[in-house]
Amino acid sequence: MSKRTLILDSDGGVDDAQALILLVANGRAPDIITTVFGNVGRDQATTNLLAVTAHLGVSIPVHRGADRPLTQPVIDAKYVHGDDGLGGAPRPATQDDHASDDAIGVLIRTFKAAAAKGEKADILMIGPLTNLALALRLDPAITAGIGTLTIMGGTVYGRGNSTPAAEFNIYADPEAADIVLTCGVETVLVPWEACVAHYMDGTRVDALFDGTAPSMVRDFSQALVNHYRGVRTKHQAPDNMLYVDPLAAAVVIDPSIVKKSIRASSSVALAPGITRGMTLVDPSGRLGTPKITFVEEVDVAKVDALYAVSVAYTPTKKT
Ligand SMILES: [Ca+2]
Repeated sequence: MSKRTLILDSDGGVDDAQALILLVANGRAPDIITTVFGNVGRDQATTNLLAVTAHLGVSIPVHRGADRPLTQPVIDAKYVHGDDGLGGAPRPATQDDHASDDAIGVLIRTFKAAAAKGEKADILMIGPLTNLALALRLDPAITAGIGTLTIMGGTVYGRGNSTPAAEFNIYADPEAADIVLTCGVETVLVPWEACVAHYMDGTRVDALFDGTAPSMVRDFSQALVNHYRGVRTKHQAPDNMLYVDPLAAAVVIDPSIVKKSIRASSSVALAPGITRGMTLVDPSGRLGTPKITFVEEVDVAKVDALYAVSVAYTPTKKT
C-alpha cells in the first residue's frame, strides 16, 4: 500500500530542521512543504527549509504561506533559534528556490484532490497553525481530504513555554489554532509537556555524534543541537536535547511510539490576559468540540533510534 501524501507545515526553526531530517532519513519524506512565520519570519523560514532539503539532497516543493497571524501582531522566537533561525548552522553552497507563494492554495488543492479520489492526505504542523486555518476558512470542505493532522503545539496540563499558560505555536496565532483544533479532523497533538518529558541528555548526544561518521547532515545536525543546548544551559536549564518538533515527526513516522494519551474536546483561550493561547483540555466532552488526541508519553527509546538514523543519513542521490 502506498503511503498517503504528507504535507509538512513549518516555521523553519532549529528543531523544524531536525524534524525534516528525521522524516527524510526514516522513509517518510514530505511530498510538499508549506512555510509560515513563527520561530523566524516566513521568508527566513522558507530559506531555512530549502537549506535543509539541499543538505539532504532531496527536492521537495516549498510553498510560502502566511507571514502574519490572523489578527494579532507577529511574534518570533529568535531568542531560541538565533537570528537566522538555524542557530548559525552551516548553509549549503546552493539551494532550490521556493516553488510558489500560494501555500494556502496548495493545501486546498491537495486535500480536495485527495478527497476527489476517495483518499486522504496527512499533514504535520510544527509552527503556528495559520496556513491551515486560512485554508479552512476559504474552503471548509477540505476536511474530507485531511487524514491525520499531527501538531506540535499546545499544552495538556496547562504548562506553557511562551507564557505560563500558552505554548509558542498556539500563542503565535490563537485564533488560527482555535479554527484548526475544532475543525473535526483526526488530530494528534504533541503538547509542550510531552516535549519537555522526552529528550536525549547531553552526554548521550555527544556520544551519538562522536560515534557517527562525519557527513554534511551529521555536522549540520550537530550544529543545530549544540546551538539549542547552548540556549538551554544559558538559561540554567539542564544540558539536554528536547526533541520538540522531531517528537511530532516521530509520531508521524511511527504512531505506535505513543504509550499514553488523552482524548478530549479542546478549544483555545482567545480572551486577552494570562490565559490567552491556552489549549483547553476537556475529556468530558462537555465543551462540545470534536475530541482530539493529546499525547502524554511516548517510547523515547524508539525516538532515540529514529534520531540516530537521521544523524547517520547520507544522501543517496541528488533528485
Ligand atoms: Ca517549529
